[in-house]
Amino acid sequence: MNETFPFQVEPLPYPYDALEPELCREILEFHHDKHYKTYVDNLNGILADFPKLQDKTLEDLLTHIEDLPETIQTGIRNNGGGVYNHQLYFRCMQGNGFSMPDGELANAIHRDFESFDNFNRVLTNAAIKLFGSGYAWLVWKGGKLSVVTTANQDTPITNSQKPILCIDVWEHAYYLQYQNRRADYVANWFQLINWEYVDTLFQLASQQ
Ligand code: MN3
Repeated sequence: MNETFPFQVEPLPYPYDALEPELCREILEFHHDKHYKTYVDNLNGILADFPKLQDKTLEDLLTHIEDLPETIQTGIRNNGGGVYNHQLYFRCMQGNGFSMPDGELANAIHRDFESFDNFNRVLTNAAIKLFGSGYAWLVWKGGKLSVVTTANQDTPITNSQKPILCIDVWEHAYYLQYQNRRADYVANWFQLINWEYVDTLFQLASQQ
């Protein structure tokens, strides 16, 4: 994610219907083309008035929010976070069927969560119990994997954590198909995780 202003809407890495039946086409269309795009447009709108910030990457902006002009800190936090979080969320899914992590990532999950099933339970609980809108994450910090949650469009990189997987639990991520059944959405999302992509993020994070 080394892009700078003007930020572009990253195309979905699969067709809109590729995640069916777990996530229907209509959700992906609204989520990607409307919700995510709005964050990109808003972020560009804010930065349009600040030429000195236009060579900053999203990661630069989000890890130095307190150094930004005070009038745009909240806007960058919400909209920059909205762009970052959605890009990661969409990239972390695939429609080729359930898969499992392997290699060093699988070993790290076993070491830090005791088993894959327990990791599934911890992340599921975090995602279901998060009050209101936000995300549940698998992050790398201090040499180990942890599950954390963030509210709204806050992102773990602001807290020096390296995100390697996230699930969006804003209602717009599931309501059209699941209505109030967030737990069903979370369970089905587990079928969609793109462990190959998560593994590349894990390699980058754990080797730094
Ligand atoms: Mn969303």
